[in-house]
Formats: sequence, structure tokens, C-alpha cells
Amino acid sequence: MRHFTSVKEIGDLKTAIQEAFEIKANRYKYSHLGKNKTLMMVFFNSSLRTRLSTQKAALNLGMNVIVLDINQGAWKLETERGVIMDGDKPEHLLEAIPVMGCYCDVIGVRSFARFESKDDDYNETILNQFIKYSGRPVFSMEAATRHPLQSFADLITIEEHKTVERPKVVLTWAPHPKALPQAVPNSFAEWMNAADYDLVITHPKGYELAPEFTGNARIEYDQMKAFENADFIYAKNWAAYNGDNYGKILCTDRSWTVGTRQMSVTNNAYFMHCLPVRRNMIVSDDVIESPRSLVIPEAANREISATVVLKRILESL
Ligand code: AN0
Ligand code: CP
Repeated sequence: MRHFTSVKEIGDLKTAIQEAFEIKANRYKYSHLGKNKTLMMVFFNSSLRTRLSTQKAALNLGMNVIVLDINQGAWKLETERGVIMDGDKPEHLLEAIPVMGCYCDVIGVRSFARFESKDDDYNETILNQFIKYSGRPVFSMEAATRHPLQSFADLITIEEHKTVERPKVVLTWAPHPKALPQAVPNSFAEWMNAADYDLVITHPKGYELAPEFTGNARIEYDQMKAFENADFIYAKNWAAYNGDNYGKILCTDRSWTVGTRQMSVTNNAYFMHCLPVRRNMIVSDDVIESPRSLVIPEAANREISATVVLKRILESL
């Protein structure tokens, strides 16, 4: 595997899950693979889990790690070609990317949707420029439209906890004070469809995600109905995707906050969220603290998904 940006590059999911379990049982098994190889992690946005788990994964594989926070100490980067650079940005991405490529063997990039242009976001202009100009294998640490390391960790977590072959998994929108990207729900839907789970998506009208991600998932606008007999509840906020509402907040209704009322109609479902989570906006204290909450095991599996992905990239060098 050279680049990793979506479920497509991971190939057969059963094989990937087996590999994840093997690495979880012995995470240092491939500790010689990364000797004298350097990972560069480039962050355009904040991170706790991705930063730590990806770094840990690289250390598991014996790699060296360099971290660059673009907004803390690096030059501000122009991203648009053709701009007369007389403003506040002293460097262009078109020089910065190949320079970064000189100092490492693999590059991880975090670059959220900016909500300035739907086309720019959905064409993944930043991530694709890294792929095109760095000369290195590139993997997504959450890009504009997907968060595949998160979705892979979510898949591993569901596989560890499911009691039926094809669980009912419900992705539910929940309220949030800031406009958030669709990357996590898009990617989650894409991976759940690839795993062939019974996927139901529930959200207020106007929050429909791009069909290329939701595929054949059932859309149910009544959250309580959607939750009936669910085995896993996956909560996430996202801003609107459709038309002129792209990037807008259309609903702040806190009846969508996941609480014991909704969880009571499920099949004693597990609760999942990628974190960071705003308590009592997305989920009540009681639900996130309950024994059915998987938010910490999910975060722990980020180290495993990142180790599998980095291992496969190292094997292809
Ligand atoms: C980000 C998002 O919703 O995409 C990152 C989640 C992993 N969340 C926030 O910015 C709060
Ligand atoms: N879930 C996740 O990616 O968290 P961070 O934004 O803290 O990396």
C-alpha cells in the first residue's frame, strides 16, 4: 500500500481485521520494519488522539518521528496557485510540500474541510497536493472528506464487541455549537458499508450526507425509531452538506443529544464516539460513563489501526 486516504486502499477488510488483531496481540512484532525510516506528521488542525496514537504506532515499528504544526511556528502557507503573494502568507504549499518530502520517508497529513469552497473540500485539494508533490507515501490523519484511521479503529472496536455477524449500527447526528466537517460520518458510513453491517443513519432533515458515502444505508429521520434494536450507536455532529447550506448549522435541537431515553429502546447498544466530545451536547454524562460506552477502547484502537497502516506502507517502500 503506497497512499492511504480511504477504505479502498486497505483491500479485503477481513484480512485487515486479522492483521489488526495480530498486531494488537504483539504490537512490537514488526519493530525492525521502520529502522532508519522517518515519519513526518503535518498538522493543519488540532489533535490529541491522532497525534499520540500515530506517533506511538511509528515507535512500535521502530520509526523516527517529526511533527510539524503548521499554525505553530511554521510559515503561514498560501494554498492557491496564481495568487500574488503580497499578503500575510510568506510561503507557498507548492514549495513547502516537496521540502517536507526531503526530510522523511512517509508523510501523514491532517487537513480539515475549510468550508470556504465545497469543491476544494470534496476534491481534497490539500491532501492531493501532498500526494502529487511530496514524492512520498502519504496517509490521511483526517482530511476534508474522510477520517480513515478513525473508521478503521471503529471497525476493529465493533469486531471486538459484536455478538452477531451483521450488527445493526446506527450513526446519529447530535447537536454541537460549532460547524464541524462531514469527514468522520462520511468515512464511518463508507467503512460500515464496506463491512456489510446493517447501517442506519439518523439526522434532522437537511443534514443528508453525500450519497457516495452513505450508499445503501437506510436514512431514518425519527431518531427514536432509528435506535430501535440497535447494537451500536455511533454519535457525531456534522454541518450541512447539501447545496447552499454547505458548512452551515441548521439545527441546535438538544432532544437529539444521546441520553438514556434513546439508549433504552436499543438492544442494550454500545455507545461510540470518535472524541473529542462535548458532554451534554452530543451525549449525556450517564451514557458516556456507562459500562456500554466504548469511547476509550475506540481511542486505544487508533494505535492499532495506525500500526497496520504504517506497517503496510513501510512494506511497500
Ligand atoms: C473534528 C471533526 O469533527 O472532524 C475532529 C474529530 C476527530 N472535531 C472537532 O473539531 C471538535
Ligand atoms: N478522534 C480523533 O481523531 O481525535 P483527535 O482530533 O484528537 O486526533
